[in-house]
Amino acid sequence: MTHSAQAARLTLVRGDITSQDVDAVVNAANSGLLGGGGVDGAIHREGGIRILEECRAILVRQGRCPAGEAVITSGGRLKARYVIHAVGPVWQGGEAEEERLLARAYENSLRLALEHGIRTIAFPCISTGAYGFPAERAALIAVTTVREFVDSHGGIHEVRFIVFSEADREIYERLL
Ligand code: AR6
Repeated sequence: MTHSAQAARLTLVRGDITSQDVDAVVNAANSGLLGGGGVDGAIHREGGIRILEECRAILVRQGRCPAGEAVITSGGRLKARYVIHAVGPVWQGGEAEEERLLARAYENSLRLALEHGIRTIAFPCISTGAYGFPAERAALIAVTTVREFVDSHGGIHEVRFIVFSEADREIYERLL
């Protein structure tokens, strides 16, 4: 097990993920990788066409990105140098491995971050918007998975959880 000299900070910000000044922002993408609403819409709108072009190239190269997986592009016009496009599961009632897939989406994002020398990364509340994952369960999985990962891998300095609503802010504040 390798540890960084300094433990990673887990922080909480209420706001728009597209304006975060971090090495990478994570997108709550879909398997098609070509944009959508919510976080995905905002990231492509603010980040510009380059991100979409890179997503297209990935799609041609490796096909659709299944739930639980993640891919990486540049950050286009965003302050962030990279966008990690993570695909969360669609909530189907809890019996379709949604919890495991959500954890994998966080874990695979962090794995990609390490491979690219990313030190600071911002996550949205993956799957809790259009995909309908219950907010509290999702937050517990997010925080637990991230904590476990950063505790057992060195290299990440800050993981910032970005919440959009006051309700989500309260949930994360309790967990952190
Ligand atoms: N910054 C931070 N958080 C945001 C922002 C923003 N700019 N906009 C929304 N949120 P969602 P999902 C919050 O629906 O559930 C897309 O169409 C939002 O309030 O973006 O994983 C994709 O293309 C919620 O808490 O992602 C997929 O098809 C959270 O981000 C699908 O939606 C996630 O909501 C993915 O659905």
